[in-house]
Amino acid sequence: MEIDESEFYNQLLDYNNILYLCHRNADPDALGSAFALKEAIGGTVGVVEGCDRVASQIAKQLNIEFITDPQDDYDFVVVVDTSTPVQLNGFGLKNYAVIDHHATASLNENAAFYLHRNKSSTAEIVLSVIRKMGAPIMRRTAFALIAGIITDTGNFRHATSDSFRAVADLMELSGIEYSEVMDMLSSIPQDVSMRIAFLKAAQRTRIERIDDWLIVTSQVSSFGGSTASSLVSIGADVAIVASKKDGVVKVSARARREAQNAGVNLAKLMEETSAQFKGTGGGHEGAAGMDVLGETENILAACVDYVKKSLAKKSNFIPA
Ligand SMILES: [Mn+2]
Repeated sequence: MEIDESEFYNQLLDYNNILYLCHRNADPDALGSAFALKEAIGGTVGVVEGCDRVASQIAKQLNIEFITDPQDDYDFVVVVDTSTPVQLNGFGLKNYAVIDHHATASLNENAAFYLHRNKSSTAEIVLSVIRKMGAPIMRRTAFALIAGIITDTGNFRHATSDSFRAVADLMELSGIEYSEVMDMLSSIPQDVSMRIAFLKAAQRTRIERIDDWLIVTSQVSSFGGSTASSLVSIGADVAIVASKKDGVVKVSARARREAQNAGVNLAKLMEETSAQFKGTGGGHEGAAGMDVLGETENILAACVDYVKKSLAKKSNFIPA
């Protein structure tokens, strides 16, 4: 049965011992939403397998208590930010509700009731529930929900006006400063092996300048896609990164919006170049990849040539 925000908490008030269950590898949206509901209504936060890196850090900083892989001995389970049963690793759901924002929602079918909204985060839905209850919003709750909104919207890249409104409301209601949340999120270190890959890639770059365009290539042993993004973030217009594993060369590329507007289409580049090197590839205009066979140097050179030609088509630059 689909219900609205006020009905959602009214139903929950009938239960004593509620488990707010997050999907496996719980992210800040799942954990923050579960924590906020627990603070407002009472119960226990549970996660399947564990939290992701950012959520673990938030739990530590905010002192959020949760149970990993809980038993099914609760009166009622609220499944939070989860759309499919697979994400619960076979947790035996009997009497349960769902609060979620994902498009696919196969868990809703057998739920006692569910609250579904097409928002960019579950945190935004939870905020509406708490506001309908008229419950106060404490600093830790606001902190956790804002962190959930920031991460689920990709640092507001996919934010809607609702996401901004929710953050503004949370700040006003709790007295929290946005900079406090940002300070905490930016203090979370990235995985050390990923940082090493970024640094090594930066060290090994080859830079080609055409007019004011910078085409950058490099090689790493893993994290190719993230590494290409990191090279774009430090100045490349187009970054192409190769990793060789078991004879296969994996190539990941990223391009800035301006380069795309100037004619660079990485999906096409990967499709056509992968055919040339007996592999497969594709993706999006600004982010794409391929798995191919051959000499890494030749493959990267072919990619760079392709980018040069694409840029030349739209400008008067003539490739050498
Ligand atoms: Mn989410």
